[in-house]
Amino acid sequence: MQRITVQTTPIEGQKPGTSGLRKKTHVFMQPHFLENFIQSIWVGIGGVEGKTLVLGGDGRYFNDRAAQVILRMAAASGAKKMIVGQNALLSTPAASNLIRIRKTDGGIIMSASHNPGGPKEDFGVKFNTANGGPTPEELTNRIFEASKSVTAYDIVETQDIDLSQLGTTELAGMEVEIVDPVADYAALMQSLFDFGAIRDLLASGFRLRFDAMHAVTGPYAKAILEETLGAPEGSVVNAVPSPDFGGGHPDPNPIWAKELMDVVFGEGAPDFGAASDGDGDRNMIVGRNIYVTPSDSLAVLAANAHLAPGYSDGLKGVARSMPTSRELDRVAAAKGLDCFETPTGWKFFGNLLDAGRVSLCGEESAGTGSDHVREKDGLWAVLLWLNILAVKRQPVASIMTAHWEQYGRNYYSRHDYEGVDSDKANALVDALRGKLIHLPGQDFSGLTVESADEFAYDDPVDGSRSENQGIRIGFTGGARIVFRLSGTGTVGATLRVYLEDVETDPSKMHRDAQETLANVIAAADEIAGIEAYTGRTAPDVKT
Ligand code: VG1
Ligand code: CO
Repeated sequence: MQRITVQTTPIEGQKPGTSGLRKKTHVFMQPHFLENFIQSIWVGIGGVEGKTLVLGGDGRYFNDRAAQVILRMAAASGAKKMIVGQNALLSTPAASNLIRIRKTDGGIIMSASHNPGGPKEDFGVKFNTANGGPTPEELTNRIFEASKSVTAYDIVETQDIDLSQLGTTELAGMEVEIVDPVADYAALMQSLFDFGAIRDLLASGFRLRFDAMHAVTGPYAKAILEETLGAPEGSVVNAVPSPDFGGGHPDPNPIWAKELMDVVFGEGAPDFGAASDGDGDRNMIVGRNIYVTPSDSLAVLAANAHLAPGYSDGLKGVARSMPTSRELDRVAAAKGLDCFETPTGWKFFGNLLDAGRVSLCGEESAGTGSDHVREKDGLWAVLLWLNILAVKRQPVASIMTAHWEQYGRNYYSRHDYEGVDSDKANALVDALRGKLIHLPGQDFSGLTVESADEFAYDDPVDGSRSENQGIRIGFTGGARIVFRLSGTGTVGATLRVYLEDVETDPSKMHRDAQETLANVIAAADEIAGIEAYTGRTAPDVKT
């Protein structure tokens, strides 16, 4: 076993986006690419010597190879210990939990989340800090700066470690502990929810279907939903993590989880359906014949969390990312809770959670979570829903109707224009930015602009400021449009247009969202010139 120093030169494009560094897999596999980025993480965190880190990933193509490289680099740079999920698997929330309960210095998660995987698709790496949460902006910048001046990295030359055997082993003086990826996470879930009540619900004939989308939550959902809570075998489908996610996009939305949608809208549909993404931090919730938007789900969970033992004392406060619908704000107002609006990306919730200002947060992109870890958590959201259903014993559709009648309904949709030429997307945003001050008072498709600005966030805990976090346009009456460019894609640009309108008349709670939002959708094109800039007449994905 030999420790060597490899000379390298900086590689362009190692700037992490909304959640870690994501690239085409072949880019990550090119000589020194992964190594340079890992070395930059070491530099960013002030060296890895003497430190203990968690390591795991979502099982996508190259996950196994990358794990061996990271372990050999950690050993060569003097890390004390690495805690690794068996077969290098760990869901993002389980990794966050391990970092916290084992009080490590952080962890590395190998995932491009909901992006597809495989040799022609995407790979990614993210670093989480000692609180279990994603790298804050300031550390992200340090890592990126380090990537621009990296000249060498240390690595051990040796055989691969067998990551399939649980237990402790050693690599060039560094301890490697291989742990069951599910056990600690399952125990955490059991401490938060009334498993007895959920078991009773499932024994009463209530049927559920969980679609793991060939991604990392398969083993977690099998162990918790089937083996512990007694859902019949086969309730969890697509449960074996595969390197290319069965050739699909592990993105839990009505388009990519169509198989599940067809089942819950079909004959003999189960009572409840759910899906999760590549790394297990997103969730999709459906009931028989009803799709629950992530923004609505967040609001329902905020309104009912007290029904679960882990939240029976009530919530400290709630938070949502700026583009997420303001359905949550209605619940917060009714319950007298603080409601924070943060930029897109889970990293912005960390300080609020650490400071005890909020205990539940979420994003319109199917991310929901609480202060139990510092990541969004797909299976947690499913279990909280099941706990609520176990108490209420009502169909999902009835719960939604009652919720909207009580709080009002914010009709909501996100339109994504994918793979747009980056220059054109930037030109659209620049032009929009340039005309913001002139918009208030103007009419578009029958809507009058009340406010128009570019969102900036002042963190109430550490005082840091994050600018350019999306353009938001408010209309009289409560409608809103948000425009922003995605920070997770690997090809061209993705323009996200978030559309919302308010309805308080209880007789108008069951309309089609796209139809109801038609004038808001038209106003978005009129204001931003989407078709003129991108040449697209319709979005690629509507969620
Ligand atoms: C998207 C979502 C954002 C989410 C991020 C990471 O980012 O919009 O809400 O936090 O993905 O989620 P963007 O920049 O593409 O809009 V995950 O599950 O992909 O780590
Ligand atoms: Co994810």
